[in-house]
Amino acid sequence: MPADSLSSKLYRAAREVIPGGVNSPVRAFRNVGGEPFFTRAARGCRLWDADDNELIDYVGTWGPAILGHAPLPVVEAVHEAAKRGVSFGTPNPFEVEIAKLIVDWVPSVEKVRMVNSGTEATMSAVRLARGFTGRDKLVKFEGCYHGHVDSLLVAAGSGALTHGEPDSAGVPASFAAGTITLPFNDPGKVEEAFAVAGGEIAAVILEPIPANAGLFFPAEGYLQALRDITAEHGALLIFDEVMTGFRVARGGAQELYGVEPDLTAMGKVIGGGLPVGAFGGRAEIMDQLAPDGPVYQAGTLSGNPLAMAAGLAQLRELERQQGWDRLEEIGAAFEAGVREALAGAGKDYTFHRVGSMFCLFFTEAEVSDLDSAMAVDKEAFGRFFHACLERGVYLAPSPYETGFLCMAHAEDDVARTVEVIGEALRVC
Ligand code: KE4
Repeated sequence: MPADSLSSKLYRAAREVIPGGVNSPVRAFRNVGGEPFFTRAARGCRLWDADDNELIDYVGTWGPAILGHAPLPVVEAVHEAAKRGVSFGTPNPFEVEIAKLIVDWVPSVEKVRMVNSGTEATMSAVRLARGFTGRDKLVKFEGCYHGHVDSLLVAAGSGALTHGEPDSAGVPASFAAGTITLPFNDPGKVEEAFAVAGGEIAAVILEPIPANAGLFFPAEGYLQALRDITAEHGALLIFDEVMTGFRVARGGAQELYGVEPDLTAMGKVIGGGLPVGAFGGRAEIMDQLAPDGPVYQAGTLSGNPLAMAAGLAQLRELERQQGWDRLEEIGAAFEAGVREALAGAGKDYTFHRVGSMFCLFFTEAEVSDLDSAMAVDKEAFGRFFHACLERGVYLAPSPYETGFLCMAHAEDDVARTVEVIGEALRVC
């Protein structure tokens, strides 16, 4: 970013008053080097930065923009709702409508509680699982991210099968000690953990399709194995579908793989771009939440009428357009183009895609867990990222993030992107 650009001036000003100049770390481009651009406007599959550079966007505000940016049905719904008030702090009709839709669409969800972020959704689901089972321990997996929840910011500890170690400053060791972190796609390790601590484990939480260490997939039968072992030991299975929910299928990864968890964390797409998260599951579990049950959970802006109106408009429009079929078509065309560009550049990199989610790993090795995802050539990816950005294509600013296609990516956008990727692969 040129020093005299508006984005650069904004970044310098931001760093004076905002930690790292950003309100969420990944936006600072630390994984790719250079300075972040500041967005002035977004519409469809495009962003315009503060200096009016136009970019084809494959981040989609990290998932919510599944229809593209500023989709008319969402903008109109928010505008209409705002004219009647922006927050009530009382129940409102929108909450009932979106809850009914989520219960109808997501196979395992009988009741749902709205919150304001994916982090709140996973944090609340974990507390509910502990309250419902009366147990304290958690099992999570290396490479899965669930938001900045203290007991989930935990890496595998020395005693990996017994307790974890904090993955962030400020997380007390006592919080991490209750979390067992295991390698993904290794059912034997889960069996060992339950053999050691089965009666103490409240829940197993995972991204059913991990998308925060690049994008990799559960091995054949792995999700069912987790379903079986948690049921056998009276622990709850929590799917964190904040990324995959309503995107990889109408009912998320649990519909795609036919495995039903006890609780599901949701977010991103269901807010239409406004701050929304949700968690839901079997009624007998959800009814343990206050005010009916003993597990406390609350939120001033939970069920906010604007956010609910935006989410409803987005989800309904996605269904009206048969979005999941269209996103698969766009994704397949994109994948074919990327594979052609890789061949043209003589690169045999690993490319993963499910529907409209994708990741190009700068490694020729297979990727099935965190260790194999971390083996990418980070420096080469940084050069590739900036070569694409200079040519008007904005990919996720990290080799460990997933990219997103949206309904607004037309054929010529994909064609131009594939051309840029081919050029960038040759110069990185
Ligand atoms: P939020 O609290 O950021 O709304 O959601 C946390 C979260 C929970 N679960 C999963 C599977 C997630 O991917 C996320 C957040 N995803 C990141 C992108 N990798 C959001 C981007 C950011 O942190 O700025």
